[in-house]
Amino acid sequence: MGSKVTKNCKNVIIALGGNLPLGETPSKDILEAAFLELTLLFGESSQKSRLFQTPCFPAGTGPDYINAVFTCFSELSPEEILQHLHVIEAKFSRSREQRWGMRTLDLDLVAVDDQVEPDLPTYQQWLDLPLQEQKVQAPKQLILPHPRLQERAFVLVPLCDVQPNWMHPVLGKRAAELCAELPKDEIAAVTPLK
Ligand code: PH2
Ligand code: MG
Ligand code: MG
Repeated sequence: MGSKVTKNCKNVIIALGGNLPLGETPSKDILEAAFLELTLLFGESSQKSRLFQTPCFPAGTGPDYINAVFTCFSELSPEEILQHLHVIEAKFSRSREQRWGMRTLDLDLVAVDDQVEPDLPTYQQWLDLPLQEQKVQAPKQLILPHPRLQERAFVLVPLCDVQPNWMHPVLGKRAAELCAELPKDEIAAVTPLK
């Protein structure tokens, strides 16, 4: 496997997270194994961030996470990519019961090129959703870019490891600029392993 990079390939950004061991396997080993699966699937163009330990969001609702970011070039559609991500999550016994609950492995499709999905008005609605609503409402369709990425140090700090110049298609800012706008203490709390 490992597909070729062609002119039809799009830049794909995937966020990895986990805060629940799988038997004896700690989250960092689960994420390393997931990196391997993703590299097998997407091939040579893959880039991996370091692994980071991050405080659980919302604060105080669970143990620290391990987070990372994976990027690659792929011809697959967002829906096809998502199906692959669900298969990999299932391999690591991910169950989807509780919103924001503990999880062995979470693979989130964060962005595909500068695609805005399903359309700009719908994206904008999710972008503007107040925090209280975010806790109870989850989109049923795929929203791209991930509507919360600009608020999350646990996504932006790893993303800056691999693509600090990635440009947000709606906010018009680079990953490094979005990161610099976050509170300093939130950035500092995202600590690389080793
Ligand atoms: N994912 C969540 C909820 N909270 N907190 C951190 N630190 N990292 C995550 O990946 C994360 C979270 C839901 O997917
Ligand atoms: Mg997810
Ligand atoms: Mg998630």
